[in-house]
Amino acid sequence: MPRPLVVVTRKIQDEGLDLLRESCEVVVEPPDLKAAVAEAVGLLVASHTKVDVPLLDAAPRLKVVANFGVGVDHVDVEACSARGIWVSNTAGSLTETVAELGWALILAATRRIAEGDRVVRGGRWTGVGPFFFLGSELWGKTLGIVGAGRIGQAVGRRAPAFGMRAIYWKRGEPLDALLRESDVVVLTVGLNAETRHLIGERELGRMKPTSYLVNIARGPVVDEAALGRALLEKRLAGAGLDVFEDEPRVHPDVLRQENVVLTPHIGSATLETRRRMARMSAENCLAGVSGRVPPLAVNAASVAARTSR
Ligand code: 8YV
Repeated sequence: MPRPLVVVTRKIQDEGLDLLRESCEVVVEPPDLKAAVAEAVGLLVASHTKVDVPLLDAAPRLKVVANFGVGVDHVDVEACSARGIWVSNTAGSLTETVAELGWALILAATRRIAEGDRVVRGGRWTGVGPFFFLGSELWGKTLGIVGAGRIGQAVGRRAPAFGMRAIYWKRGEPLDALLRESDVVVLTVGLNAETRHLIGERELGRMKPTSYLVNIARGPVVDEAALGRALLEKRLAGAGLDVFEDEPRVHPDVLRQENVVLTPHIGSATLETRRRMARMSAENCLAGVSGRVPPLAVNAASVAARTSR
């Protein structure tokens, strides 16, 4: 029997590739993904490549789409379920690492770390003074966490260490109270139809002009043009952003603000986490390839319902 074919969209850590290679033929970073999936039984998505109907149509033997990461908003999960294809993620692999980046952005935005670095390196630093480079203290303030899932809770667990009170927003609850009360708002929700532009003009208007917005979720959760305007008009004190609406492009109004700290979607980018993500995505992929429900399938119930029809 020929070994089953697994296509991996971007090279991943050896912890994952070696595991796949034990029992499968593995094609990594094929130049033409559509052509490469023609015989594939497993697809490991290690990029934000769209897994849509045209790609699924080109992959008639596919049993599993194993995502290297937690958010599966780039995968048409419904179309996969309709075809009996499992979709899995790596939930739990990156919680603490993403929470750490959240805090890095909170601290960088409120203490103007990136801006200060630019001043020092640019030779524009002339000395200290009572009014020089004032930031905002976190101690005694309120941290509003939008999304009370794994990552949201991991961000919140660190709040007492900074003397902050954490409050949470969950799906279905009104958001205004949290926005009005918080000194820092951190977004940790997954992207779906309900959370797209969850933070727009109206919501930004509910936030205190002294408050900060941090996004470690998905770019489209925020209306980036509205955020750019709010920052330009000083209706917010600053922002820390790891994700953007149209990556790798950043809205020009956001880019030109000194009080915004920008990172290039590196929430899960630590050595330890990426190794876990590689291993977990490979394990999910191998389960699906061999006809077993992947341990972290996000559509197990829908696939089961379809096959039992
Ligand atoms: C990316 C992420 O998947 O887990 C997520 O939702 O956004 C990241 O971990 C990763 O960067 C893809 O290479």
